[in-house]
Amino acid sequence: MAKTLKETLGELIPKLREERVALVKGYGDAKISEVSVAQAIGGMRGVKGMVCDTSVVEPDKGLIIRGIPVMELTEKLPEEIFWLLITGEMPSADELAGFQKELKAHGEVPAYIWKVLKAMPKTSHPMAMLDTAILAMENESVFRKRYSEGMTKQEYWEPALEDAMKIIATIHTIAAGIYRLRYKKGPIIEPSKKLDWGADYVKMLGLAPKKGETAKMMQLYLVLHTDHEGGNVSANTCHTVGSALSDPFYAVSAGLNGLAGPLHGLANQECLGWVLQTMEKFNGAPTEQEIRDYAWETLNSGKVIPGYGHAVLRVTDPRFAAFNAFGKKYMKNDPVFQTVDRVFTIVPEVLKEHGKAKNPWPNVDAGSGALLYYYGLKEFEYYTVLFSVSRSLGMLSQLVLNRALGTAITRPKSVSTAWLQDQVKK
Ligand code: CMX
Repeated sequence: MAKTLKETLGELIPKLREERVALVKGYGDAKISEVSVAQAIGGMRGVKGMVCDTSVVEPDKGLIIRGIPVMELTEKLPEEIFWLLITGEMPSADELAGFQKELKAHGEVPAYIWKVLKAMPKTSHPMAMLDTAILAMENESVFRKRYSEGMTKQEYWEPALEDAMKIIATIHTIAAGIYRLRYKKGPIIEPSKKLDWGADYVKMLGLAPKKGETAKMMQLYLVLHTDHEGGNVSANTCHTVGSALSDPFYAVSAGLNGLAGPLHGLANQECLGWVLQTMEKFNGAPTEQEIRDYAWETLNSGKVIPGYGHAVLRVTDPRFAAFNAFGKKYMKNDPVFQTVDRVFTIVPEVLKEHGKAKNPWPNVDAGSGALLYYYGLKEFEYYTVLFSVSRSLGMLSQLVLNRALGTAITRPKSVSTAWLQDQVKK
């Protein structure tokens, strides 16, 4: 019989704990980072001050999940990626099937969630709806219940995993329900007993299958957005909230609130908006010169060009490259896709000339919108919800591991401006 995820983790965790104890015992005082004044003021960029084993982002290579470059994972299912993120290994076919079955068993959305969502204003942003739903579902937390009953520290990860399973098993159903409620697409569609996570999401959104292409696109989308190491706003927020032993519902909802910022996950709604604005302004797919002019107009009005630049990456994001390759295969004649592709040839040049952005290349958000639009998701305010469904896998894998390893409550030291001024005089 194939092992369950819990059994696999149960075998793995003692070794991980030993590793961590050995590091702290043997090398606790070794220095791994220094902090400059510019870093303290500038969002702690580049400061190495937390540990995350699920993935790393190399400035010149992009996302690497458990040692595997993301470009080598594009054919996998998001469920497989979750297993990989949390255990460090790909699941066997039997392990995957067992895990998918377990998810289905956790898949019921409590009826009160739909009541909460229906009571929200008709103009609510879909991200506010998703965050509210996850927070409201905190009522289901096994972690909170077990904590109040007095579990030991060694046991924390077990109910954290139980809560994680509940969130993963329901988040796509909730997200699809939000789409149908918010955009008046008709009744909410029930999850299927058979389909995998991504294909089920497509079905519950009510998108046309287009001979299976829509599910393929969704699978790619959900795989590419799962994780981006530990320091980005959503992962870091989830980490910090979880470190206070707030349960996974609180922590994930908090992380998603961060993802809803236009400099982070919301950039993907902004991106397609920017592309469509160029098309509207120039009556169809713009020429290279028109894109150049519009990019300068955006920069000169003090705005950022969404989908370009990154805090860590210094090359074209491989996740953008994966979306671009998919677009070239399935929709090369689509004018929106063609515009995205053309923007990619022009905007890096413009940003280099502008001279501010350290990375002029596209990030994950620059290309995904064109694919979603093509397969019928025209409401780009909704795009960050898709990002969230996927990113819940990364946040939750990190959170469960942190509870297993007894990661301490986050509490960096802040300093005052006066202290900084004194310090630099010394
Ligand atoms: N357009 C215009 N200016 C940009 C820019 C862009 N796409 N990217 C960076 N810059 C500017 C910054 O605003 C900053 O200007 P100031 O010095 O006036 O403040 C300067 O270039 C230096 O910034 P940086 O060090 O290169 O980038 P940061 O690490 O500070 O910020 C990011 C990274 C992603 C927030 C920024 O590149 C940006 O705003 N990009 C557009 C929004 C976007 O695509 N976000 C999605 C990122 C992916 C994700 O997390 O989901």
